[in-house]
Amino acid sequence: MTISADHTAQQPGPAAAGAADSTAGAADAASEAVRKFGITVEDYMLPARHPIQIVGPDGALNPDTEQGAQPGHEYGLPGDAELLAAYEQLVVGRRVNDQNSALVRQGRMAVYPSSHGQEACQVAAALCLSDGDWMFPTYRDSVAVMARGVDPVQAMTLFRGDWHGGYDPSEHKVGIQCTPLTTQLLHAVGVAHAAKLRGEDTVVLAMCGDGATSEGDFHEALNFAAVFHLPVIFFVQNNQYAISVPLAHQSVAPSLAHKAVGYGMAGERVDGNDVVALLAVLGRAVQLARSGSGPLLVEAHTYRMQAHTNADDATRYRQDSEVAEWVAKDPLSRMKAYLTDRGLLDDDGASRISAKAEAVAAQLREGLGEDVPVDPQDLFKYVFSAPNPQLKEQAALLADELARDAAATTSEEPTR
Ligand SMILES: Cc1ncc(C[n+]2csc(CCOP(=O)(O)OP(=O)(O)O)c2C)c(N)n1
Ligand SMILES: [Mg+2]
Repeated sequence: MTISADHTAQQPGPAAAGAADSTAGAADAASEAVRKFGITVEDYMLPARHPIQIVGPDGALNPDTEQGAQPGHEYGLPGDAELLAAYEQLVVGRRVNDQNSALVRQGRMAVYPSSHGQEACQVAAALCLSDGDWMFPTYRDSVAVMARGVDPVQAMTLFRGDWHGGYDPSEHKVGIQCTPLTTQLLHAVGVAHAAKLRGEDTVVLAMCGDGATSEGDFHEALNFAAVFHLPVIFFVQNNQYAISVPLAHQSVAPSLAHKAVGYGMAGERVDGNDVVALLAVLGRAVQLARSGSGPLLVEAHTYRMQAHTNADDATRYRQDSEVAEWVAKDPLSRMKAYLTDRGLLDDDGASRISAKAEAVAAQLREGLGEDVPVDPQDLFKYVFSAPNPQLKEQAALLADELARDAAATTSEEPTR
């Protein structure tokens, strides 16, 4: 949540005083909203000393998690139904990731940035929101998009090389998956600002990666959201790499969550492979934001277990032993162990969930097995409402090249 800042003394004149009053008023409202949760701003402003973890890699409930030790960072266990729904989505998400990677190898899709290993972040991002809230995903967040209800085949439209994003953002309140890094954070902040001006109680979850926190758009989005006390949760999936650039070369901040403090908002960090902790932390962040706390930043510590995309060879910049360390912290196996141990999941339940995941994989194979007719001129049609001279020239060049190709192909055909 935004923290009250005493800059008012340096702002003379009635207009500045008015602005200062409204800023101070919003900050008071934010503190009040936070107090309702039994948290003081001082306790909550800095991230927890360690990422919040509720279920450990072996599936055992942590007896003494951060919540006991640090005031302001106490989190309750989500309900059983929520945990089972999350596990189902984890299994579906893993199957979707692996099916899509296979479809790329078969030439059915151009590219797929897999979130294999990051499924807990994906699922929690979707499940923590209400129907009226908005999510703004990156190219890596397909599983979150599907978990929010977008049709799996439609969600893959962009990655098969079509010119559009495939789904209607307003139907499920999910922005189009952004490939230009961090632009989606600005879209998210804009939507939150509009919702606030309209008096709606919408919360916006804006997703980005560790590398994206170095972008200028990250700064602009966080600062705007903090100054205008907007109900935005900036959810950073720190998967340790920005393609080949490791985190240590990206930032020397104590953690990415600490970046929040510089904007006057609270930051929190959470084990990104523990879906229970993610649901608890993001769930409370959503409640806080909806109650008027202003924006928050949540950093999830996770790992991209596979290459950046099919166009990347991760063995060139990291060791197998590092990958193995993270495989041991897999989000699916720990949740399966935890739910089984608590008697919430048995063999029948596990088979039913795998059958559901297989059905989604079959849907993807069938949907992406069909060729979509593509008109190369679509490249130019939707850039501006009226094409400029450069676009017209490029469109004509492409049309000419395609016509020459077609003529050459016809003349090469053998005569019988
Ligand atoms: C504005 C911009 N600059 C550079 C790129 C090239 N690029 C694509 S992905 C990527 C790394 C992003 O890393 P991170 O934010 O950690 O996300 P991850 O891929 O790890 O999920 C870069 C530099 C881009 N897409 N957009
Ligand atoms: Mg990354």
